[in-house]
Amino acid sequence: QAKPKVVEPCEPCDALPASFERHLRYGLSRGEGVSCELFQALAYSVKEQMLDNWRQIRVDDSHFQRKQVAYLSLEFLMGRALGNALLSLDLQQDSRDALSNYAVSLEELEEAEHDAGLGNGGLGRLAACFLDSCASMDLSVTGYGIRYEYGMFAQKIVDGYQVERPDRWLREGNPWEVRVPTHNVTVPFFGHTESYVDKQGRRHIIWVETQDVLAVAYDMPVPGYRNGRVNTLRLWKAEATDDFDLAEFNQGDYTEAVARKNLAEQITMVLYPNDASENGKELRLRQQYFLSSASLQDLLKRWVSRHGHDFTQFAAKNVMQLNDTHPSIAVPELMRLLIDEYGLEWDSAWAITSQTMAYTNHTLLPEALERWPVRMMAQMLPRILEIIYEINARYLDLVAHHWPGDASKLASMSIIQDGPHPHVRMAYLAIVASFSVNGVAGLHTQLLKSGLFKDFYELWPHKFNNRTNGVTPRRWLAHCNPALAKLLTAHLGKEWVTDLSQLTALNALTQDTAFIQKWRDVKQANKALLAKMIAKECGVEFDPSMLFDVQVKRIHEYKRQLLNILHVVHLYHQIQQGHTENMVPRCVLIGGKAAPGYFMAKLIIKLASNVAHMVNSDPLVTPYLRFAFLPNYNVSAMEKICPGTDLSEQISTAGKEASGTGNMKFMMNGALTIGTMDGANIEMLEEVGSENFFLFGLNAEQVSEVRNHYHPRSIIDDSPALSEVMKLLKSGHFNLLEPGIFDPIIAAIECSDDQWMTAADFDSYRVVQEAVARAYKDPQVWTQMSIRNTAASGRFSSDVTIAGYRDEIWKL
Ligand code: DL6
Repeated sequence: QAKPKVVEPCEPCDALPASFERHLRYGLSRGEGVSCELFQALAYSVKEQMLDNWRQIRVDDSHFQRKQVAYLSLEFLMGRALGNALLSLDLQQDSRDALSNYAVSLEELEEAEHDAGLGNGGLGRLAACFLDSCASMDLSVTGYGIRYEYGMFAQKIVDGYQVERPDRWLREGNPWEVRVPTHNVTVPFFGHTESYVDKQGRRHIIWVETQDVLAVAYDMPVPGYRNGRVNTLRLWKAEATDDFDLAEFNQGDYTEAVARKNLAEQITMVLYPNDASENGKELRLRQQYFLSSASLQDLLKRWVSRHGHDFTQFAAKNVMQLNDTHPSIAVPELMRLLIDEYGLEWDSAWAITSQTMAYTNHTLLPEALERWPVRMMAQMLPRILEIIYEINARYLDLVAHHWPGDASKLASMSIIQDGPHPHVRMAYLAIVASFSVNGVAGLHTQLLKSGLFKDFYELWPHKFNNRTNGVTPRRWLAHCNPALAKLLTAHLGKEWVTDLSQLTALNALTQDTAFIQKWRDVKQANKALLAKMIAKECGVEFDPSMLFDVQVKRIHEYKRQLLNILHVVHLYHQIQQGHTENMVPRCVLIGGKAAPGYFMAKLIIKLASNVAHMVNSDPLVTPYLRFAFLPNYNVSAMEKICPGTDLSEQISTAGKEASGTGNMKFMMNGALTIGTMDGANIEMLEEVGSENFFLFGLNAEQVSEVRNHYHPRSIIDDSPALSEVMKLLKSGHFNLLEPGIFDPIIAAIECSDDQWMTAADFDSYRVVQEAVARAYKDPQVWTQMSIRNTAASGRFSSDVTIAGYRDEIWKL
């Protein structure tokens, strides 16, 4: 068989500037304002530069029958595409040339693009980083997701409270996408099943009287870094099928017909804004099945068009990576399609399914493991539920064999959780069907094996493996930090962009005073840019000579923004008491969104806002401390935040954060980390050495041990600093006009049931923050530590992670 040819970038008909002019004149670019129109014209012309290669790649992948990966994810948090595409395609200079006749800079145009916020946080952004790495590593990987009409909500802060606003990211159209109606498929819902016996005596089941929804494919290009490859992110939009209205129209019921159309389109209307699972919401299950079914039908159609109904090689040529349990309904759906649509026997279908499915777990919080009510599934997906029951029955035989006579194992490991309201445990379904189950950092995988999935690990140890997360150095260093990128390239050459391990060469420069000065200059310039953004978005002046201390991520109790706020209150109190002798002036930034129904997370935002107000309005305090809560934290905000940060806060309760990826972005950009022994922090610490990392707090083992006899009140009594902080909170100092509003927070800290153990780690955190301040006082020492952090960040490139998936799971 011929070797796949190395894809050579091929020249499009028009170079970028000419194409840009053409789009501007004839392309009917829309948008509010001139920059928006120019942005659209530029985006269309950049997309045009990719089209030939995009088409060719699909032809080649199919022609040479390369093994394919379908990355199934309910979330792809892509952010903006323009800057990244220009970097990957090496079109930055051409774009500047194209814009030379217009009074607008490339940077301004980049700002005109709406973030594609099709994800909540870490899980969705990881999927986006993976797509970039796969394309840059020339892997045949297609992302399958949902084209939500409304992405992650926009967050406003009104009177200190989070207010959610719809994110109409598509209102001016999306110049990157291509609607591909030739790939439309229909997805069945509701109805019921019937069985019949054919002439050969074989029993068949058919799913009838379904309400079908049309899945329309929208493709987004994913360019590899300067290698000519363009992969695809295929996003499905739900539409009413053409015949939805015929019957109703014939009966003259116009309004009913239109109402049903809306019902179909509701499926892809909005992203669920919850980073843990949204249990029990019917629409969410519909989204999951819609994505899974449409994607699998698409894959099978492609297979059948080449191989007919011969599936013998299917498993050798296909892998489906399930990004958490959200798309795990793909397991019974693949069985259904193979058996009901393509006529395979159960055993052959199961062999294919269990050799092609691979599952990534992203959470250690038991409450975030998805479960669906059997009753709901029976109604919405009757055929799928039957298949799940059958999978479960066969699998429980195996459990019975492994643990003979142990009825409790059958109950605890069953995919169907029994009881008055039985549920389907989606994680168990995913584990049973997958040939690979992976965690996303060393500790996380270890805890899955010893805790959450212990019995499964005993049954199938070979399935479990670890793939520590990573982030793409293209977006998270080369694109977001051009000044540092330039410095790196000047000293190391340009290969680091695709081989981040080359950054270790920086260690040889940590004694070079000229280099140290340059590094410092870059950081100071980035801090000035960040300060500008904070002034604009928060109205708070951040002084770049002060320490920039940043925590940005989803607001969740386990991530412990509260611990950070308590520390700010402590500093505030110290300043007010006049204890400022050794104080290092610092600017603290917190940003992130709370799930709309998460009361405590929203209250934490309110506390941050109120504390910030008191801090920033006291002229005695502001020379030493400033504090801002950034509204609407998103991908493009992070692109400005991580280059300008000195200190990155990764302070979750140990054993709760699966990995974290923000921690890696900060490290790559030369921030130092203050953190607990949690998630990937542990591996970061290993890489950079404890002398370049500010470690504090209980480790995961200690957390579970102390939990058994946790008495936060005595911890508070024994800590003068924490006592003062609690006293100040209780006095109502931060909520004079709203008495009592923070009582639930105070109660949570003092409660012996506090899972997040904020009080337990406070003193250790405070003491290590003092060490941070001492280190920051010596710019030379701090900068050397900063350089060492960037130097040690190579292992956290998503290229390294994807190499692991490629070799150990996907076997491409
Ligand atoms: O693996 C990506 C990311 C991790 O870095 C975070 O530590 C983890 O919290 C996040 N998990 C989720 C959980 N969603 N669900 N289920 O977002 O995944």
